Amino acid sequence: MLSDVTTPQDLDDRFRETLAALPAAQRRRDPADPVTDDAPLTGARLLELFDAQVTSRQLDLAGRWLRSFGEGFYTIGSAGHEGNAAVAAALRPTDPALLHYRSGAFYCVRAAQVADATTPTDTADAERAADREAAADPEPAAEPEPAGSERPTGGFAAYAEAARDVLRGMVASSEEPIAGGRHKVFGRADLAIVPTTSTIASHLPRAVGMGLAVERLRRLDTVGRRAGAGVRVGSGAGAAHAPWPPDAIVVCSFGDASVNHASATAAFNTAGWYDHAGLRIPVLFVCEDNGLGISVRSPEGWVEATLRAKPGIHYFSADGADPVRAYEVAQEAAAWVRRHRRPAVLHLRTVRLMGHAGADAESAYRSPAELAEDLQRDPVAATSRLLVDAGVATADELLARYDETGWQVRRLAEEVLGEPKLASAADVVSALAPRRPVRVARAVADAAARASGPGSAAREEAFGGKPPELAGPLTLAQSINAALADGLLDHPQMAVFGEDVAAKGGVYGVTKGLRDRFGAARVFDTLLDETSVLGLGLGAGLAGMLPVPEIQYLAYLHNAEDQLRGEAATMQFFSQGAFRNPMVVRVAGLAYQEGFGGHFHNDNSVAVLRDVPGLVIAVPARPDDAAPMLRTCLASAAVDGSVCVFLEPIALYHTRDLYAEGDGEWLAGYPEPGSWVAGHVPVGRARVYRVGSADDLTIITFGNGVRMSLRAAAVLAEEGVGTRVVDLRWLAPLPVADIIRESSATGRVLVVDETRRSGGVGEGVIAALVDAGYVGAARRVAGVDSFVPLGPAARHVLVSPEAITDGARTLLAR
Ligand SMILES: Cc1ncc(C[n+]2csc(CCOP(=O)(O)OP(=O)(O)O)c2C)c(N)n1
Repeated sequence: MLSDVTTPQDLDDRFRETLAALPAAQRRRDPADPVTDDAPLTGARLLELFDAQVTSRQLDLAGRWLRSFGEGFYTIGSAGHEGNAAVAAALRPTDPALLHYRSGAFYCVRAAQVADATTPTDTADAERAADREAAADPEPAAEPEPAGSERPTGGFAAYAEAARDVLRGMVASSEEPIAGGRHKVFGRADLAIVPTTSTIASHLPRAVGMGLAVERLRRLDTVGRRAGAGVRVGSGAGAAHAPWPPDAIVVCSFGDASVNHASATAAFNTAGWYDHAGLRIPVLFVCEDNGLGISVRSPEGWVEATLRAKPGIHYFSADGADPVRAYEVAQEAAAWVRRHRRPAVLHLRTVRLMGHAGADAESAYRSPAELAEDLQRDPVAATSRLLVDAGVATADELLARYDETGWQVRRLAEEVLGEPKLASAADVVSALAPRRPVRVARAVADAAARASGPGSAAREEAFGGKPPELAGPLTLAQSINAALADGLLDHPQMAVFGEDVAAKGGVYGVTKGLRDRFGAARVFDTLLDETSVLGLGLGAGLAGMLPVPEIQYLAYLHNAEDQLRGEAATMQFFSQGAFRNPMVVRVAGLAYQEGFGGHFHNDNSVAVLRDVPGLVIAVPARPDDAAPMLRTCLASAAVDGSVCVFLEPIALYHTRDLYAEGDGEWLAGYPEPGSWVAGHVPVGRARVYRVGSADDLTIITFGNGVRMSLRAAAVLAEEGVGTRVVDLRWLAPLPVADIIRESSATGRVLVVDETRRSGGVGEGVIAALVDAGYVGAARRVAGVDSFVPLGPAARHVLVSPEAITDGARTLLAR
């Protein structure tokens, strides 16, 4: 008698028992015929899916085996979810997929489809036929190929490569094809499988963004073709193109508990919102419903109720333990999304076998009866039953395939055990965030050459005959606006979007006029949800666009921060650069908005960004820095796939004066393209202002601190103190070389940090000095560890010009 716990041993034994008990078929169907009278699958095709399911099952067992002697690092398996083989079979291998972590069978099928890509499949034929029928296309249907007949039943051979990929992931082999040993994920560029993170549902907002981008690029493509070669989307840096076919649909899968997550509800809502507004988003959501989120049950009927109730999302459902019906419904769902370019959800009922993961003792929270019930719905056993019933194979033959696959998987597991692991920190971070400053500088030079050469007429027109360099001194906001316009002119794939950026032109007017000049396809308002704003950027970047999303206030980045940290910043790391999501996220932030807002409009916390590996953080303080820094960020995103946060100090947006009212010293002219090269600002280079002799004191600061420090330096100059004010300009990577050089020059450093004392930027600056062996004096002036209060009380917690002069005098008195 087997135990009631679904250990690998039990699962294996039960499967054997089930097969042994299957009655022999009454008749043997030809494998080239439908496996049942009305099935859309041939016996041969179902046998292929069986092999994929078995490979996935054997991979789960191998994962436990590897773990048992400490050589495997991942035991979350796919057992019970192998019905997703039918979903993969119903899709095209070029449909980008973002997969649930129980997608072993899906992955195997997709890998075999790609290996077999030159052979037309019964899926594609059937789908084409369904499309034609639904569209009442008068064109006569081509004679269908005999379903399945041309596909050899390759057994494990068709899936060996996929199995090796998965095993390499389990043992953290550096030869694993997508993450190179950095994570166990399902992903491979040639399979159009984009790796997802372990954060459940966090890939769904990206999937919606991909859907939007795929459709947008398809339309651009169609327009281009219709209008001929004369149509240009921009003047310069590469034509917009999607890495996927124009009629691709995006598929993303996830578990039932995940439907409740804020990221998932954001994605469903955004897909529905766009659908309601008439925009097309071809995304197929696949909810693999095993009824559990680790130990917590989804209340009976909840998943169906909530999925059915999503406005704008068409609902399909199927039983994952019935591969024929699951295939049929998945095909229907995929064809519906492809044809209508609208979102749908496929609710696929599954079971979870062998617990949540290797260490999960599910008997603590599930009854023996419940476990036994799940075993009755083992999808691999169900497929076996169908095959044996149809006489496509005998139980013995299936068992032989199962055992042979098991042997082969173990053999591969032993093979990959010997492969190298990531051997050093340098190896680990090599894929994190490539930085090629020379190429970035060259890209800026190319942009300058285009703007003053072939693109000059378009530029002249876009600026209404008056380019910004002729507009006189500009504010920070005007300078950013002009640089965004130049970016849109030069990068045809660039899009600017966010809450209120289009019709209104931004709550501070920074994006004013851009929609009118560049059109609603490239400058558009989004719905009010920061997770979705970033998700659209994530998907658009992946689809080949250059997204520039705006987060209206820094405080509101925090409720969507995972999309930046967990998704955007990890993509190159977990895919070794095979996928990238370039973007420049504009964020209005920091404090000192006199008389407005309180904390949420004066948020001065950037700690949450500074520790995101690989993220570029730019803080332009002055108009003449803002434009070149934005150009650098756009070039870096385009060249290196960088994820950049462009943090704009709100209080300086419209500031005109520096020392005295009316002096206009905070304004600056916009450089004409001919001087962009000379004025290029590389990532991680500071700017130094020398006041007086500049020999006595170094003030290191950024953002609002630059203006306050320059004012303080003027006061100190009257006292005979020479100051150099260093504007960091980049909070990540910090301009360490500049910090050290300028600090050593005076031996007295005052760090003026408008963010908070704890976790603030100043901590990083002081740490950089310590690491470099700086032996001079140092002090810090920083914001109080508090939220910023409303009205004049804000001054009690923010850095003031007086605090800077006081700090300087204390330092000089030492
Ligand atoms: C945002 C987030 N919170 C918590 C977890 C930890 N966690 C991992 S899997 C899981 C349950 C997910 O259940 P479900 O979505 O139903 O998928 P299943 O594992 O059942 O296939 C939890 C809570 C996580 N990975 N991500």
